[in-house]
Amino acid sequence: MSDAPAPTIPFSGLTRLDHVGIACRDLDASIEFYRRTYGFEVEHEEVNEEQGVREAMLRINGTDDGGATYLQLLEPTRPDSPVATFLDRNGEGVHHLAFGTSDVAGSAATVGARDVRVLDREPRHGTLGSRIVFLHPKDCGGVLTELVQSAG
Ligand code: MC0
Repeated sequence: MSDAPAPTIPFSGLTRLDHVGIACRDLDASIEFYRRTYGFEVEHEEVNEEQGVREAMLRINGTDDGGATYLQLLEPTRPDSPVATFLDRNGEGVHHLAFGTSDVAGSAATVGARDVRVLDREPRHGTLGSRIVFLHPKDCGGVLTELVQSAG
C-alpha cells in the first residue's frame, strides 16, 4: 500500500437531497395519487414559465442542515419544454434529482471543475424563490442533476 496521502477532494457544499423531480402529464391526478397512496400534502404550487412547468412541492421531511426534502411533481406547460420532451421519450417517471447547497454558484463551480458540464452559466429562478443550476445527465451517470439554493 502506498504511503502517499490520499488526494484532497474539495467539498462540493451539497448537504441534502432537496427534491426528486417527477414528470407527469396531469399534475392534479399526480397530486391525488401521492395524497391517496401516501398521505403527502402539497406545500406549494407555482408555474415556472422559463422552465415550462406547472409544479407542486410535497414536503417529505426536514434535513439536518435546516432544509427539507420534497417530491416535486412537474407537468409541462408547452410542447417544446424539457419535461414535455422527456415525457415523449420516456413516459411518466423520475426526471431529475436535486441536491441542496447554501452556495449554488460555488457548488456549481466546484462540481464543474470535475469534468461535469454545468448547463446554466448563471443560476436561474427555481421553485419557492430558490436559485438553481442543472448538470448534464450524460456526465452524471445518466441522472439529470440540479443544484438548489433555497431562498432566505
Ligand atoms: C434528456 N436526457 C436525460 C434527461 N433528459 N437523461 C436523464 N434524465 C433526463 N431528464 C438524455 C437524452 O435522452 C439524451 O440521451 C441526452 O440526455 C441528451 O439529449 P439531447 O437531445 O441532446 O438534449 P435534450 O434536448 O433532450 O436536453 C436534455 C437536457 C435538457 C438535460 C440538456 O432537458 C435541459 O437543459 N434540462 C435542464 C432544465 C430542465 O430540465 N427543466 C425542467 C425542470 P441519448 O442517449 O438519447 O443521447 S425545472 C425545475 O425542476 C425547476 C422549476 C425547479 O426545480 O425549481
